[in-house]
Amino acid sequence: MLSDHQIASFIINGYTIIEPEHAPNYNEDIFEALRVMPENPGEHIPEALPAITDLLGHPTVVGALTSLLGPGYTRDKGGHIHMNPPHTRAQPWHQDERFGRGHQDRDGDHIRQAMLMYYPQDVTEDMGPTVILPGSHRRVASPESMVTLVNLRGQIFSTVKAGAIVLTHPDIWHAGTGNRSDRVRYMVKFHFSRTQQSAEPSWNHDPANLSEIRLRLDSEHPSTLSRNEYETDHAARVRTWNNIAGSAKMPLKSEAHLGGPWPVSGGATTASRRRRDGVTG
Ligand SMILES: O=C(O)CCC(=O)C(=O)O
Repeated sequence: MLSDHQIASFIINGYTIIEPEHAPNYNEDIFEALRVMPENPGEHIPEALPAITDLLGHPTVVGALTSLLGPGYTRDKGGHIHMNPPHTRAQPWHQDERFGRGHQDRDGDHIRQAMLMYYPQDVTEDMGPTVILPGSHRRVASPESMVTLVNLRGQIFSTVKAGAIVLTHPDIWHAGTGNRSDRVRYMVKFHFSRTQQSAEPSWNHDPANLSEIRLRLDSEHPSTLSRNEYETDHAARVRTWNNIAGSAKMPLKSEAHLGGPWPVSGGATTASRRRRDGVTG
């Protein structure tokens, strides 16, 4: 199960990374099976790669997905094996299926779906990792408006160890980057959906963490895109928490936010100053 802080990070950043422990050689065997696969099986991944079902049923994966999507989540039809062969150019930034299937079910203040990206090999910076922009999942952008964007402040790369999984909000801005190496890089992607509203937190929740979580929701800005007025991004984060936390809701308005000393630097809020100063509660 994820912790309160991992859930808060997911709400703020739109992603979390987990590292399930597998049987020896599991990732190597998957990599080899992908390497000899005659063609991309499209959405028929479990049929073409039966060992992937061990990953989908792994307690760490099930625990993380249950934490984000509640019990009874389902795997959506589809999925894709993203092969990034040597010497490719980068993809444009995009949001998956933003204007296609599933778009109408999405909103910026809930976690109804999650995207899983599994890397069966170590991914180094030159091997075409996926780039993602933390905090971008609440910004709708058309593919046309993103096509000229290149490096964005706050972007992070999936330079991970074999077996790592990047779990993201379905609307996170991301792209495959150019593979400058001589090695092929694989990533296997699946989408999952919530099937029910949670009556209580479906993660490892401790009510004693609530005030610290609230400070984080009010004050963290992982990228320029996530730096917005209190009433938009911050309120959407709190509403997201409330929509997935059931009985562990928090008040929408923060008492601490609007009053107090003037900011000492651009945009600093009372909450962020208190956090900087190590004040909790
Ligand atoms: O290959 C990658 O790293 C990302 C590709 C991807 O997620 C996509 O095309 O939607």
